[in-house]
Amino acid sequence: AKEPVRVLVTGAAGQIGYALVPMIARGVMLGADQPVILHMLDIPPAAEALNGVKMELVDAAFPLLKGVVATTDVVEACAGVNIAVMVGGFPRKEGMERKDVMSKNVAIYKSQASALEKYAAANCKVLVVANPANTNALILKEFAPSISEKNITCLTRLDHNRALGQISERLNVPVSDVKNVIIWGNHSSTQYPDVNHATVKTLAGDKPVRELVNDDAWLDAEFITTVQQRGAAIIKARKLSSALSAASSACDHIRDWVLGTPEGTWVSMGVYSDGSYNVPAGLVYSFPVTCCNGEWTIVQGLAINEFSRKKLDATAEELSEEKALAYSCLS
Ligand code: NAX
Repeated sequence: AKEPVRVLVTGAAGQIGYALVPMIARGVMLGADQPVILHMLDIPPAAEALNGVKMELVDAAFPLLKGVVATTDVVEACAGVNIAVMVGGFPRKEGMERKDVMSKNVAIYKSQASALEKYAAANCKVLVVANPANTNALILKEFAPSISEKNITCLTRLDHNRALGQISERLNVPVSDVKNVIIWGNHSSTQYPDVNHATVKTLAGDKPVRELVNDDAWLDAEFITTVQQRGAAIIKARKLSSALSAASSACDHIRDWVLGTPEGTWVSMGVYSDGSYNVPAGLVYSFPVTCCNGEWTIVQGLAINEFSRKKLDATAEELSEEKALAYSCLS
């Protein structure tokens, strides 16, 4: 039998946490043969609710779940973890300045970076979900210098999956037959959902999405804004932000990272830019990646047309501004 993997979920008493921890305990994230020990962290005001989640995990009698740590102590939470899913953060409240929200999250990610660096298992893989996700991941990287930058990522897989979903609905094909969309840039409304390399499986082989949709005006406008604004549309409908889709996408992100992407398929991940596609190095930016042996690699050599270039640059520009704002909160 395999040794259990320790998975940390921060913000575990929140909405996404409540959807995510049972998925992890059922093997959705790491596989049906991989035992797990869940580490759940939240802040003292949520301690009682967190304990309630722990009670439900016990009550669900998940065969793969070999232990649960529920704590408000960041050191205990990080001890020995192999995977860290950072969902906890400070939400933007009405009337708050962007800088005030940034400053709260910079403080949180700075201190959690230090705890992960000191107490997590060597080679721990980190996924930041909490917003501003790309910049929180960047701060985490800066303050955990001994964790390889290859091990610090942020979630844009939900946006990627939303793009697959929109194409599937439009063409009335199973979502599993659509692949290789790309989310470029920030997990924000400046993200660029790109279908120029996406394909759909047909009886006659893989066909380009552009050819099958046959409506460039829709693909270049409404499709893009629908994906960019999908989070807001969910809030409007549910009066709560996306949780089950965010949790499911976080599992997809980690599963593909650890177990690998299928041959010929890429996914979108927010990763530390090395300057690929002329995206400034030193930003956490969403790229198309393939994963093998627990490592991601940015897909190289895709043609970028003028329309796409502008969109890649605009979202990079926003991330550079966020980075500057985050740094101004440090001094
Ligand atoms: P909730 O407010 O329901 O839960 C957040 C939890 O984090 C709360 O229980 C809170 O007590 C806890 N928390 C706050 N500070 C903490 C700290 N310092 N350490 C540990 N826990 C702490 O929010 P939820 O709907 O679960 O969303 C969580 C985060 O995900 C938000 O930042 C949200 O913006 C972000 N999202 C990111 C997405 C992505 O694709 N990257 C999509 C979904 C979601 O909007």
